[in-house]
Amino acid sequence: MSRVSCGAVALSLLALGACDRVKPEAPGTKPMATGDVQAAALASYVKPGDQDQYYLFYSGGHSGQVFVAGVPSMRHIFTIPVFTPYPGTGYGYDEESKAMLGDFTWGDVHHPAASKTAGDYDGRWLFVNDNANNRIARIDLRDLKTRQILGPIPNTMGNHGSSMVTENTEYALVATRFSVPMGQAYAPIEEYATKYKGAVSGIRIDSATGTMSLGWQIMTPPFNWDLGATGKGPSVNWAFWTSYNTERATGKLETTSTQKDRDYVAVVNWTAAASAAAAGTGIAMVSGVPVIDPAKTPGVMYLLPCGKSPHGVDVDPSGEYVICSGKLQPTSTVFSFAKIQDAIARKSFTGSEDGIPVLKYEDAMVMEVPVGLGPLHTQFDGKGYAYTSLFVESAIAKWKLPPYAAGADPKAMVVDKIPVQFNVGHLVTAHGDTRHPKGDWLVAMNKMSKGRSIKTGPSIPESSQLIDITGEGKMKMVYEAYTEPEPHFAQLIHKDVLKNTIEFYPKAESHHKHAIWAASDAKVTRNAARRTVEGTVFAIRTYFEPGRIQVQEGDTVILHITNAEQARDEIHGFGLVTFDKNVVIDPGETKTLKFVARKSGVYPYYCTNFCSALHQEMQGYLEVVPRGTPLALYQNGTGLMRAPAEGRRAMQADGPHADHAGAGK
Ligand code: K7E
Ligand code: CUA
Repeated sequence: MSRVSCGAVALSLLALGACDRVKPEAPGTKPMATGDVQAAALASYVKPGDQDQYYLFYSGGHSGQVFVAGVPSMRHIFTIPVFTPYPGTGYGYDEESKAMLGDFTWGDVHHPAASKTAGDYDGRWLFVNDNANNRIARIDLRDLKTRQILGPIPNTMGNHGSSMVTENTEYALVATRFSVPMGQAYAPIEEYATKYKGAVSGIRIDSATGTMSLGWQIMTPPFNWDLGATGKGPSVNWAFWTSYNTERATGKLETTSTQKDRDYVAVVNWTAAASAAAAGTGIAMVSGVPVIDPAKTPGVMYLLPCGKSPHGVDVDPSGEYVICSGKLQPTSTVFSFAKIQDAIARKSFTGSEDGIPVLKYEDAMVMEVPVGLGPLHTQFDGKGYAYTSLFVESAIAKWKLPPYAAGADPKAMVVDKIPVQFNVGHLVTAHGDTRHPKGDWLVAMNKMSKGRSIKTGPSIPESSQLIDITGEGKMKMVYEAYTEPEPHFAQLIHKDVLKNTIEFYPKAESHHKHAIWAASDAKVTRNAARRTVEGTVFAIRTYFEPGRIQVQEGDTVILHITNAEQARDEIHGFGLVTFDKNVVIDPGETKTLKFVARKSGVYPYYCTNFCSALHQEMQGYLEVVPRGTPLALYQNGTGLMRAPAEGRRAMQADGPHADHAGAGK
């Protein structure tokens, strides 16, 4: 243990808070000097009422969600459920989101990718992959809601090398991690090397709506595709994926797949693939997808040897340099895209794999930069430097990108290294995968925190560390936060990019055919023959209309609930007691709740979001009438439910929310 002593300069309470406090000393690190603590505190402090500069959209891994934190404060701000139901926002309980989720209850989000125009974030959509169930989702950045889930993608098992968005968001490119027999066929594992195949897929994105559809696939040898990157600038028509297990091995991969000194980077011309699919030449339809065999369609795919068992591949802001790091060697290799193109033009191939030409490492390589142990992923600052996460070394290396002087010493290219705690996986810089990185912040997403937080039992949170990269030389550690399981990649996006984010759904834009905007339009009808009750429910501060719904035991009940508010922050929920249902409706939104009233009784429903002083009063009753008992509220047990006898207050006085000029007020 060490003591952090207090400097002479008292920089307000901030600095005092850090003074004279016993800090646990992490193995291998020195405590921060007092001056550094003060500077870091000021740099990351966002005072109450002030806003962060950046959104950090970080993957939630097997939680199936995307989390949003602010940078530089690193405060958790918001959760976007994507592949997993989330009662907090009612996601996965209404019919609309249930339909998107299908029968799945989880996903494994690794790589968010923001939409781009001319290679820069345009604030429209965020695409995220599901490594577990072979899907890809689109989040609309206008409302930060999941709007589409596409998949499972055929011929794909483990959608890991995803989601890479092209420079103008024409495609999200994805690659399968595991190889399996094509077309959902069966072949014993003994036939892995020949009968199993991988696939790289082009997911088409509609430029107006963001709607994704399956474009085409390229069949590949049974390597494991790991992670990809799209080109930019000169490499705009190309994409790159790392592979492991180019041995085509089975069994214990830790030994069987690490035999060769080099694995491959797939060099894919996605525009050529799109043209080939459109022309239909050499295409086989497998599981309804046009599948391109690269052996029969030259120019679509090449293989470039790179360091053993690589993980990440990244393209620098200029689009000329492709960086690939082998996990089992302490270097990052810089390839030149121009040299790759030159080698392709000269047909300088050393052989082929299943008909795909293999390029020569030396032809394309610019330099092997000795960054350190276990290099995984690389990001950029737009000022000529790259930042590589070192998993084994638990550090970030900052190193110089080309151009290099002739005979430059590779060791001298590494200009700084900063320890992180511990075992960093991905890292992200502000706009780090665009054409114009911001060059101010870097977040290291560490896989382990090993007791740096207060105790949480054996399930210890991941730690994410904020690093200042504005300096010409040294990186500066600024802040440490604990993140939800489990961040892989992230997008760090300036808040001005999301300036079109809305605060409520305008009534004029409502397209839900069951939306209603007046309490008098609320109605419930029953079809006795079909044993179905369908109704529109009106929700506003602070009542539901109707406040009483009568159905018969065994009826299927469909309720379309509109939150008619047109004011910021006025969210209403519809929780149905014991029914395992909570639908949350944002202002101006309509959602559908469907259930079967299995058991007679009286079940309250209530608003789950604290919306006003009389939030607690926002409730009603579902009467489930036993079979054989007439339904008093309907004529002959069918038709339209009569309006409740008692009149309803139009609106409640709204105590604490003075700024809410709500509808009906
Ligand atoms: Cu976690 Cu990108 Cu799936 Cu590396 S991946 S850490
Ligand atoms: Cu509506 Cu609480």
